[in-house]
Amino acid sequence: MDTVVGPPDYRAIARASAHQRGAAVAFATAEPEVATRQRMGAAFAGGGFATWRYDAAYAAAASDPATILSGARSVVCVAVPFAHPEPPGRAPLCGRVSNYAWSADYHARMRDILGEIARALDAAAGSSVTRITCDTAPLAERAFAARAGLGWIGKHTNLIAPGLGSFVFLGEIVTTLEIPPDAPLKKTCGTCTRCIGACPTGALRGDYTIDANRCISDLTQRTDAIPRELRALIGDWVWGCDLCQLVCPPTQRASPRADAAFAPTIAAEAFPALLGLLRLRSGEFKRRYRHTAMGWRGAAVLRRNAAVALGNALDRAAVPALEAALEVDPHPLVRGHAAWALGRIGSPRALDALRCREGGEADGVVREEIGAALASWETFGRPRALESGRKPSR
Ligand code: B12
Ligand code: SF4
Ligand code: SF4
Repeated sequence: MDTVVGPPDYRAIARASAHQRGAAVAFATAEPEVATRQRMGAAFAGGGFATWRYDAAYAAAASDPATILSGARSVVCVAVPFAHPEPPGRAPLCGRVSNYAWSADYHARMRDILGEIARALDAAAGSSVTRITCDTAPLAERAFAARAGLGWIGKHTNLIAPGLGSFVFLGEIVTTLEIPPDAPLKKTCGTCTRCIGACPTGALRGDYTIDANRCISDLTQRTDAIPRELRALIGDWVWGCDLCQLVCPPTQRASPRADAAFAPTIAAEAFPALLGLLRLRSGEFKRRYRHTAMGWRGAAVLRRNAAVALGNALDRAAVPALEAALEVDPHPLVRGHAAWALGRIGSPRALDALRCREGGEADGVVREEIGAALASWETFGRPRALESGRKPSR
C-alpha cells in the first residue's frame, strides 16, 4: 500500500530557519488589511507624514501583500532584535545616534535572514513561492506583524514583541503558500503613558498615532530645513531617537539577545564627536557612514544635524567651528543651521560672527536664518537659552 505524503510543514520549516538565526517568527494570512488601509489613509490625509510621499494609493498598496507577490496567501513575519548596550567612553561635545544605526545598515542583514527562510520554503515547495521585503516595498510591516501575533503595537507606534521588546527590526516573506496563521495578541498599553511623557517634541498623540513631522527620527532624516521651533527640542540626537522606547516597560523588562551583526565596534558610532561631524566631507562620510543607516541621506544632512546638536550643547567651545561652517560650508542648509546654533549659544563672539556674515552671505534663506538668529537677541535683549534658565557653559 502506498503511503500518502502530506504537504510539508511550512510553519516548522520557517520557524526552524528563523530560530537558527536568532529571529522570532509568526504567520498571518495575506488578506488585505482593511483597517490599516483606513488608518493609514487618515494619517496621511491629516498631514502627519508630510516629509514622506505617502498617499491613499500607498495606503492601499501597503495594506495588500498581493502588491508584492501576486497570488499571495500568507505573510511570514520576522522580528530580529538589534539593541546593544551603550558603549562606554562618551566624551564631551558628542552627539547621540539611535541604536538602530550603530552598525552596518540593517537591510543587508535582514535580507540575509529573510533570504535563508525564503529559500527553505522554496526548497520545501519545490518552486519559487516567496518574495522577501524589509522597508523595500510598500507594506504595513507593523500591521501584518500585529495580525500575526508577533507582537502588539504600543502608543509609541512600534511593535512590541513579547520577551524581545520593541528594539526589533521587522521583515516579511510574502508567499503563495497557504500557511496556518497565528492569532493576534490581545494586549494594549492600558493606562501607561510613559512614552508620551518622554517624547521631547510631543510627537506621540496618545491614541497610538504619531505626528511624524515632529518625530526626531524624521527631523534628523529630512533633507530640507528642520523647522526652527523644533530644533531646540532635538537635544543631542544627530540620527534617530530612542527615547520613547527606552522608557517603555515591556522593552525595559525584555532580555533579547541582539543579533551580533548590529553591535557597535567603537564608541564613536553611538556618540560621534560633534565638531568632527560638522566638518564631515564626502571622503570621510563614505568611509565612516556609507555602510550604516546614518549614510542614507548624505554628508550635508549629518553636518546640519551636528550644527543643531552643537547649538543645543550651549558650549562656547563650539563657536569657532560653527563660525567656520557659517562662512565656508558649501551647503546653504548647513550654513543656515550653523547660524541658528550661533544664535542659540549667543556669546559675544557668536553674535559677532553672525553680524559679520549678514552682509556677505549670498543665499537668501541663509541670510534669513542669520537675521532670525540675531533677532532672537535683539528683540528680547537676552537669548532664549538664558530666558529658559539654561546658560552657555563658557
Ligand atoms: C516611515 C517610517 C518611519 C517614519 C514614521 C514612523 C511611523 N510611526 O509611522 C519615521 C521616520 C518617524 C520613523 C521612525 C522610526 N522608525 Co520607522 N519606518 C517607517 C516605515 C518605512 C513606514 C511606516 C509607515 O508606513 N508609517 C505610516 C503609519 C501610518 O503606518 P504604520 O506605522 O504601519 O502604523 C499603522 C498600522 O500599524 C496600523 N495598525 C494596524 N494594526 C493596528 C492595531 C492597533 C491596536 C493599532 C493602534 C494600530 C494598528 O495603525 C497604525 C497607524 O496608522 C517602516 C517600514 C514599513 N514599511 O512599515 C519603518 C519602521 C516602522 N521603522 C522602524 C524603526 C526601527 C523606527 C525607529 C525606532 C528608528 C529610530 N530609532 O529612530 C523610529 C521610531 C519612531 C516611532 N515612535 O515610530 C521599524 C519598526 C520596528 C518596530 N519594532 O515596530 C520599521 C518597521 C522598519 C523595519 N523594517 O524594521 N519611521
Ligand atoms: S522617536 Fe523620539 S521624537 Fe520620535 S516619537 Fe519617539 S521619543 Fe518622540
Ligand atoms: S511606554 Fe507604555 S504607553 Fe508607551 S508603548 Fe510602552 S507600554 Fe505603551
